[in-house]
Amino acid sequence: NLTNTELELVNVTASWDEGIGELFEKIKQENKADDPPNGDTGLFFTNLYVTPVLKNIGLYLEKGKMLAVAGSTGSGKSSLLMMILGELVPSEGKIRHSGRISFSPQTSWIMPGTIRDNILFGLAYDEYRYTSVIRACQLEEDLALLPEKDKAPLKEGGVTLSGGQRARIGLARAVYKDADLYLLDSPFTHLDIVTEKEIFERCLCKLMSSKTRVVVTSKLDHLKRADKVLLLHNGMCYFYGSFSDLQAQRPDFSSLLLG
Ligand code: DCP
Repeated sequence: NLTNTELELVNVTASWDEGIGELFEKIKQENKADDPPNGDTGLFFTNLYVTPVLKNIGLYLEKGKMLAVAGSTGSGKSSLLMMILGELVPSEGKIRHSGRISFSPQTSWIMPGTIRDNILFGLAYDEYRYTSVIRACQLEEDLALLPEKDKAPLKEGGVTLSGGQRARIGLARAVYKDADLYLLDSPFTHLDIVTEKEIFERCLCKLMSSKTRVVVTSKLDHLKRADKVLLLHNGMCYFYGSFSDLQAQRPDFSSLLLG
């Protein structure tokens, strides 16, 4: 029942090279009939078995809540978002969500066009919505410094932007879009601590307060403010629950976030 739940994962396991794994499995099965009795071929293919990038992950997120996904580099945070998006198909388990997703990738793609074009990304301009997003993403000052403001043209790849500007444009684009579920992959990369704090407060906590949000972040302050925390380690769930339960059940958890 998804009436109050926006996102649910039940015992989900997935591998990036699942396609290859299945192919080898198929070849192995096909070869078996003709295999010599010593079974060398079977052994050879068995060694190529893939390791899952996510193992037995379960979670649910109620409408309007924020889930922080934390973990060291390579622990599977981005893969989890890709799986919710449908880009990575689970080999086991179930994923349920009610549909309209807005996703901001770790590195956002900039298309040739103005800054405004890059934020609207094909959607209609709504002044109130647009201005709120620009303010919440701390882009107002950047735009004020440009003679053409948000009509400043950008080149493909965003070479004329700083890393932080690019990150904030990517975030603004994802937030401007109306969706049931927002997936934000490391939205604070390249931002200084003060800007990060401001955007976390103004955008993720205030502007998006009624939105269902999954945010990849390992910052302690963010985990504290999130409704739920998922801490991944080597693709496995090291912890899932509230921040206070995290402190109580996994007092050593911060060692996992340093990597
Ligand atoms: N991986 C892969 N193919 C992809 C994406 C990832 O094989 N298209 C692998 C690389 C890693 C593992 O999956 O071994 C997990 O990668 P993630 O990007 O999901 O990990 P994180 O997001 O946690 O890492 P980071 O914090 O560095 O972004």
